[in-house]
Amino acid sequence: MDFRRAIEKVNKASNILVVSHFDCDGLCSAKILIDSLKRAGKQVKVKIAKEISLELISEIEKINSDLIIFSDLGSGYLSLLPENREIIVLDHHTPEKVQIPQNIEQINPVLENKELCGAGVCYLFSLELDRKNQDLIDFAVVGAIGDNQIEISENKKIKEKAIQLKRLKIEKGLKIFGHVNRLLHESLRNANIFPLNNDSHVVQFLNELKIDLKGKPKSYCDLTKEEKEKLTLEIIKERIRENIENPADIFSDIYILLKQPKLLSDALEFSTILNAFGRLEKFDEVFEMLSGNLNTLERVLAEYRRKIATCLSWATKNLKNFRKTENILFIDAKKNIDSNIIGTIASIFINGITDKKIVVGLAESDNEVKISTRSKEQKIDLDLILSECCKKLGGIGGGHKEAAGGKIEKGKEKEFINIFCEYVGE
Ligand SMILES: [Mn+2]
Repeated sequence: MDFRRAIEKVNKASNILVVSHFDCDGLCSAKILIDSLKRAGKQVKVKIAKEISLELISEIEKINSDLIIFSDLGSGYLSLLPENREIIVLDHHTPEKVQIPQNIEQINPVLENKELCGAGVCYLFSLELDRKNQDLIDFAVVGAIGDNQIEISENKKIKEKAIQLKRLKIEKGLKIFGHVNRLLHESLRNANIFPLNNDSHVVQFLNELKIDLKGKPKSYCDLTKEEKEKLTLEIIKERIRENIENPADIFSDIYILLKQPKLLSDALEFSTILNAFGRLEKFDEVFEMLSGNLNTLERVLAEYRRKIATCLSWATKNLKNFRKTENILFIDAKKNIDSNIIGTIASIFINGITDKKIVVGLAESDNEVKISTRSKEQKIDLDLILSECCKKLGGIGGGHKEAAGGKIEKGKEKEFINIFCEYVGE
């Protein structure tokens, strides 16, 4: 990736607008750009967006700036970007196949058949501005984890560099969520590795191990080395008693950020925290939080959990009314579930509430319907199916094989469901 022309553009500008995506990777990208550009003495404005749309472009055109940097979005919509502005695109989504307009400098690892998350591209760019920006590597790590690609291609080099800089440590630990910020018995109760999923059973199990839960609340990270070893051994024994296949398959890598505050030190938790801020559209708060004001963190997470709980209880209450086929569940939520949350709800359903192999969530936002799909069926490629089904209805869609999303016009939900069933049937 050659950043020379991009750096020239930055050197000529004094007032820069950063436009970035609202997910974890996009927020990390923006954080890296804001800090590195401010350090270079630039005035920086930020606009966080769910996607590139005509509406967004007209909003951007009203904002006074002499350079616009798009991060973690932009490549897919090169022909929509303003023609009369200096523009840099730092993205990793598949570029639109058009002649790149003169005013745009695009840097995208896909063009070199590499994979690197948006925040990784922004990090390399920030190093070209000034080598001192290498402390911002934490956000490149979190961005890659948020996009699920930390062990893939160029992201791996970022990870190794972060370890070398003594900003990241990777430890083997239990395959549970919430190593730092969740109470141990909650983490265990919700974990797939643990056969007991009733709260009192889990507490009793820990008591028998003499792992004291009274006094200061304890997360996995708060345990001593001996306690961790004892816990691991007893979980394996419990799995053997329950005849679970591969009883020792209970470990995963924990990515620990050594220079971040404790609340943000587990990079996986950090990435879900950023996603929560993004989905609740707390964009001012998220950058305050990233600048060290952790006061809003608990409040925003509590709000996010409440919102998920409300949506989930609506969906489970209405489960009997949803359309189902042998293998597919359709959660047609209309306005009852926020379109930012529908993907999370679909994930929760496929991971435990329904036996169906595919879950399709639909939620209204303005004049459109957002679609989120999840699958447990190896033979199904949701990326392909969603892109074709949505295209047929004049919308757009795509993503990954096991999780994909899309958008169609409001009123076309029934038609979509029929076409989707046909495609999956084939
Ligand atoms: Mn990304």
